[in-house]
Amino acid sequence: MAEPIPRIPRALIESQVTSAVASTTAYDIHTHLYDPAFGNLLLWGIDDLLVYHYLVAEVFRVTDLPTETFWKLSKTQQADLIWNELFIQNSPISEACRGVLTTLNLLGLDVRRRDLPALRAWFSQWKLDDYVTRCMELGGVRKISMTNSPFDPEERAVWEQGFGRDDRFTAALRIDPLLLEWPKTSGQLAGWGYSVEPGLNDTTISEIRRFLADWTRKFNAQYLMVSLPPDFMFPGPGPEAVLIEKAILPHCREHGLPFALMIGVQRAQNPSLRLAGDGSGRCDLTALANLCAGALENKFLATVLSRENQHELAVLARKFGNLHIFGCWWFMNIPWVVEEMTRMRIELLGLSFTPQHSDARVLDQLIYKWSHSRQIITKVLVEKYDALAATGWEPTQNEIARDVNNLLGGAFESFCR
Ligand code: FIX
Ligand code: ZN
Repeated sequence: MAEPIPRIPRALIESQVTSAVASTTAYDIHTHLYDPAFGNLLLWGIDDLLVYHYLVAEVFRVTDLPTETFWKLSKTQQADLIWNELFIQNSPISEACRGVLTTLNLLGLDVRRRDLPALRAWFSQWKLDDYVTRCMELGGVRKISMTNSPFDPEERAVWEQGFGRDDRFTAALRIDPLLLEWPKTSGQLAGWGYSVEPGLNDTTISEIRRFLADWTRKFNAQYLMVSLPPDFMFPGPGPEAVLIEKAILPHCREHGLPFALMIGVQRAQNPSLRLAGDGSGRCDLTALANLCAGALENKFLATVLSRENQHELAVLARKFGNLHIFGCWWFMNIPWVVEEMTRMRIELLGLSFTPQHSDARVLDQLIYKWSHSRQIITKVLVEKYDALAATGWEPTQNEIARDVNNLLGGAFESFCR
């Protein structure tokens, strides 16, 4: 019998992985945050943390207040209600509630006091520019991808006026109304000077491409993106399939940009909850498989909203080098599911995916979303490097650092190049 191979102790792997994950800054590849030049569009502070739509959904499980009364309250009053119902009358143990507390705790605030006015007073001392830097430091984030829509009048006005870009913020061109509300959007494009008609004739397609090119340039967009319902089909009967084939894919090829599909959102399942009323549904990934197989020159980024689709999506990424999967999106972003998805993706794909994005809508959320994600990524990586070490293949500190850098944005950047 051969002597057993002496192996690197698990404690050493644990300390190396923990330090690599903690010290590697992330490229957060999908958020709803804005460059500070957008002013009030960039949400931050305790009240915005409390009225986050994840918490709005949760408060309506415990309050009898009619939704229409809630929407008439000021932001401060809504935050007071949520604080009272979800943090004082009940223990705040859901992931979204815990997130608020992790954020406050890492900011150095004493959450034991349960003192909302004192928290408000603390936040009111910050200047936004300094606070952006602080949240990025505490979240360990080096770059933030915004979600930019030429269809949002408030945002559009800022782009049209022009501003000096903060180079920590990159742009992604969001095209949901173009794909999901055509032909209504055709009227909007026509109003902006593009010769389009509701019917998708050749002139209309080429004018849509001119529109996409104009905004890709204005934003310096790094990718195009859309969120799609569970019943999305490609090829399919709706205008979105034709638009993707004839306008989006050729545009992305010409500009060398990936097209990001986030599939599985059931918009306005409960409309009275507004943004909090969106739900999730299982999708048919044949649509994505058809896209990847039919457009090998295109690059696709994808994430899906139903737990039931996750394994199939990871298998699909094994088949197509032009598909990069990312993030544990929205209802998937709870520790139990994040852990299972991260482990499964590593086992199927190695390091060629992006395990997490924050989807932050409020700046301060960078702190908890990345802190919670890092805990799980660390746990899974320790397990995987330890299993590797058991074969005699001892990972070096540099190899671990390289791998972590890939997981936290490096692999995404290589994919986009
Ligand atoms: O479509 C999206 O980008 C979703 O992430 C949002 O619509 C959603 O409201 C959200 O914030 C989820 O985290
Ligand atoms: Zn999002």
